[in-house]
Amino acid sequence: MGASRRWRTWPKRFKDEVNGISGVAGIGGTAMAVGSWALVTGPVGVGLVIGGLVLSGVSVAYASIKAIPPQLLRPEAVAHTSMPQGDVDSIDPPLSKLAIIGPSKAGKTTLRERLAIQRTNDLRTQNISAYVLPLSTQPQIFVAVLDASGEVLSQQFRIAESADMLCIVLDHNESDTEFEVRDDRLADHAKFLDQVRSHLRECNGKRLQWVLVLKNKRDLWEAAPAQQRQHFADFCLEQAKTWRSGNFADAVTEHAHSNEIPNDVADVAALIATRVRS
Ligand SMILES: Nc1nc2c(ncn2[C@@H]2O[C@H](COP(=O)(O)OP(=O)(O)O)[C@@H](O)[C@H]2O)c(=O)[nH]1
Ligand SMILES: [Mg+2]
Repeated sequence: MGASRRWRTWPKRFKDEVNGISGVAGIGGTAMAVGSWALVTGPVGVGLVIGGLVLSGVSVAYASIKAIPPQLLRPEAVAHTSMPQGDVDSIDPPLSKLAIIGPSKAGKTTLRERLAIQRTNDLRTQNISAYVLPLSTQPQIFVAVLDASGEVLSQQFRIAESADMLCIVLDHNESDTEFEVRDDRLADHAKFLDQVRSHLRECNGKRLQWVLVLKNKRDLWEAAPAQQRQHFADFCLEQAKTWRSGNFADAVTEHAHSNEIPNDVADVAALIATRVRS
């Protein structure tokens, strides 16, 4: 018996491979063959043509093999592990994907660690990764939590477009100790989310099931002067409204939150469980 794989994903995987490195070699090989046919005569030309054709053939073969879908994995077998984003598709039964997005230092990775109740020892997030998070439900439900670098917009786009649910992490200040609600930080959030929405509109992806807007670091902003707090609350409300009116999701909800308050983290986990089940 061969291992079970999602063979119908092979054509797309092959196309992606051909568009990638092996494709470049393939095109290069073909160009080499054609170019040398036209330009060089004699044994050198023939040698180059053969070399070019062999290079093209080898890269097509390489892409065909690399495109073989990975073996299907049971969620229990990969619980509490991180994997590349694409590998989530080889989990069976399929998992809902929750992408945590926001600019750098908003608290995305900390949220994922707190939900996971463990450190993933990834100090500054560099790459996209998917973490298989078991929720405390009966029967057990798993969700793939996608995290990426807040500094690399293309990574934020990629996780947002593939997600079923989006968790938007807002904060009042990029610091992890200051109370002050800073306008430049709010402007960064607004600009960031504008870009994400434009991207989602452009890529015309599937409708999100849920957008969760977290007003993170409340352990800090709750200590800011009343007027600043109000300003932050109005800003977050406005953001939630923009997502709602853009019709991106079945539901948009907004919550005060702190990664430093265990009850808040437990509430987020419970909210996720409710949404994944429905
Ligand atoms: N005070 C406070 N600090 C937080 C909170 N969430 C995250 N941080 C801190 O903010 C910094 C950036 O967090 P990180 O999760 O790496 O942000 P990311 O870039 O969005 O992944 C770290 O020093 C965290 O400890 C929070 O709710 N309260
Ligand atoms: Mg991070």
